[in-house]
Amino acid sequence: LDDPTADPFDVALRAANQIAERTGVERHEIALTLGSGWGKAAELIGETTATIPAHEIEGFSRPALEGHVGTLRSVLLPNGKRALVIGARTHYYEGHGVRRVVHSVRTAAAAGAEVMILTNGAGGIRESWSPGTPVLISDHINLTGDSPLEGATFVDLTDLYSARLRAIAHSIETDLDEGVYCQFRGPHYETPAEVQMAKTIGGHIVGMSTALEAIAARQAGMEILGLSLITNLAAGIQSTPLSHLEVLEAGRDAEPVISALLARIVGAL
Ligand code: 6GU
Repeated sequence: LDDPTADPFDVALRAANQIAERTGVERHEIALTLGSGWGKAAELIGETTATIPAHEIEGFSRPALEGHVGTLRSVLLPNGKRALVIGARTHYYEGHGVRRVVHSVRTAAAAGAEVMILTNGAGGIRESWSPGTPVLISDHINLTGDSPLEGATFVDLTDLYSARLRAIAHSIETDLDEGVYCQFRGPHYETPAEVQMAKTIGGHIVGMSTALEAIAARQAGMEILGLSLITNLAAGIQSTPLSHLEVLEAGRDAEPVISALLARIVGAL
């Protein structure tokens, strides 16, 4: 993927073939990327039949961050469908380029996934969201200045976060709020002024992932469901400084509840 002359879709196809070989599963209909706080969903959605260290699959890097598990799992759902559970996210802030960031999504598409569920831990702009609140992503604002698409690829992003899938989520949990996710480059958290900007332009959630992945998923023709766990309020909305440790702890505390919610949503797809 670091070779600019390589076709990233060829790399993704080879990765998908390696996953099929290692898992013995030809097609995974659903894919999930589990961000911080969502990891327990892997055990709750069904029976894991294979676990692969992600870096053993072409194009995947070693995990860069504590709290991010670098595995790919094949999970058999109660309804007989197969889910590819991606616990290995490459963040844009790692600086390895946007191709690496979206490789797992392209691999999921090549593995047959028609639904892509993207989850993350993020900061909340709405004061009523206490840490531990799950929020459905209704749309996003990509503030990275980058795109996973190369060349004249004019992809429509209307209804990027599928209204159909959001309706299913609402049918499972009636008081699930929705919000617009703003992807910042990171790895620093935003300044209070940047958070105010995000609020002014229509954002409700701030984070460092998901938007670029959603664009790649749409290009690949997948239906997308996005879920954020509010781990803290954004800078200036909460008066105390943000700490990565606090973010991880909030994720860990909320994990059983929100993972169970995600498992119920997956069960309803
Ligand atoms: Cl406040 N900002 C960003 N960009 N990512 C976060 C966060 C805030 N809190 C958790 N993740």
